[in-house]
Amino acid sequence: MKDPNHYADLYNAYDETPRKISVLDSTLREGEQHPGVSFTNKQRIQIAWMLDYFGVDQIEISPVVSPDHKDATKTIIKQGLRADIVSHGRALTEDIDISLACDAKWVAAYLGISDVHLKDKLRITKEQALERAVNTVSYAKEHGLKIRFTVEDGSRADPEFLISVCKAISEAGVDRISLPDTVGIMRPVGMYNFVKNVRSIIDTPLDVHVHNDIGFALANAFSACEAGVDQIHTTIDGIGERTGIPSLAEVAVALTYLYKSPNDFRLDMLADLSRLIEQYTTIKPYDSKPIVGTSAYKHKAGTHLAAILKNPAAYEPIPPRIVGNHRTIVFGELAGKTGAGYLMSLLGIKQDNETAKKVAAGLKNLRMGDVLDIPLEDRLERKIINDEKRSK
Ligand code: HCA
Ligand code: CU
Repeated sequence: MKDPNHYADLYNAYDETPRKISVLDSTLREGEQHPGVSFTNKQRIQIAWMLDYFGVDQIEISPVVSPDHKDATKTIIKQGLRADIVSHGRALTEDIDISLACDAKWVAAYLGISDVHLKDKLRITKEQALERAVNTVSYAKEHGLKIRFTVEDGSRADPEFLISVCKAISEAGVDRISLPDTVGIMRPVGMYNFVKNVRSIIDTPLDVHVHNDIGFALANAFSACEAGVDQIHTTIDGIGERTGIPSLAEVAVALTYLYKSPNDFRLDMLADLSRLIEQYTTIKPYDSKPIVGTSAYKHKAGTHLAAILKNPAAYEPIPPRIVGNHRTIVFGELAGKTGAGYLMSLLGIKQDNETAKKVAAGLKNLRMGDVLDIPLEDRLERKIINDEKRSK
């Protein structure tokens, strides 16, 4: 039999030589902007170490939001992690100074460039914004820094102005430009067009930072990659302002399995990274959250159980152990004969067709919905399959 994903892979039409797409994780900056999230410095350092070990390329933190964050930024920079530590602030020389005081090598500066941000938030003209952007970039470059510039609310900015800002900061030596969909208003083709517009005129490497207000963040991030972006912003579990941004788990798994982008992520840390955030924030990811949710590998309907017990690939895109999650099966009203038979074998009861049927009917008649969740590990799976083969 071919790999169960074989034909799906053909539709997905991978590039023959997939590009490397990097990941910037902003759990410590965007993530802390999620309502109810506030890490201690010890937690921030722990998160940075784990993200680095996981294999993200850049880790973002903002030293300008509080003296505590400044200390955390300094300490994290001192750790000498493999990932770049990107020190995030406003497009102001005073914020660059704070990053310099933390001994940052990489900084990020953001400035709203849409009409609503210019007129109502910042109360500055386009000319003033352009000048501020160029000044910030020049200042950072004069101080030997690498700088990413974020054209905040770029997806809602006048395209002509967007291009003139991107051109001016590129001439000033900016190292990367972040193209954000700050309010999550884009659909995937719109995101593609937005990025392509910039990409066709500007050579500077591009990041994508997309919000999930309508649920399109992950799709939009990948659409941006198809249009030429080479770094995606994530947070653990996707936490961030309002509904957040793409989750690290979904981005890393999609990059690895759906885009075949070369990387050395330790995907088996993903479930633990999610648990870590749950522990530090008390925000419990909803059970059906892709990859890391407790239901992501839980199988329930009778026909599903019967198939899963023979070959889990029947109802799983990738095995749970790859991402550090666990497969469980639910016994209850929906379990069916095969599920009931499996439950009996676990309990050491000799099973035959008739009694398995009776147990299944009994579970149905209990009318208690889900009665029992049981882990189904690979070892057990193999045993079941072998027993079955032997009994044939
Ligand atoms: C913010 C805005 C931002 C910046 C993104 C970036 C956005 O909260 O500062 O720096 O790439 O969504 O536009 O998060
Ligand atoms: Cu954001």
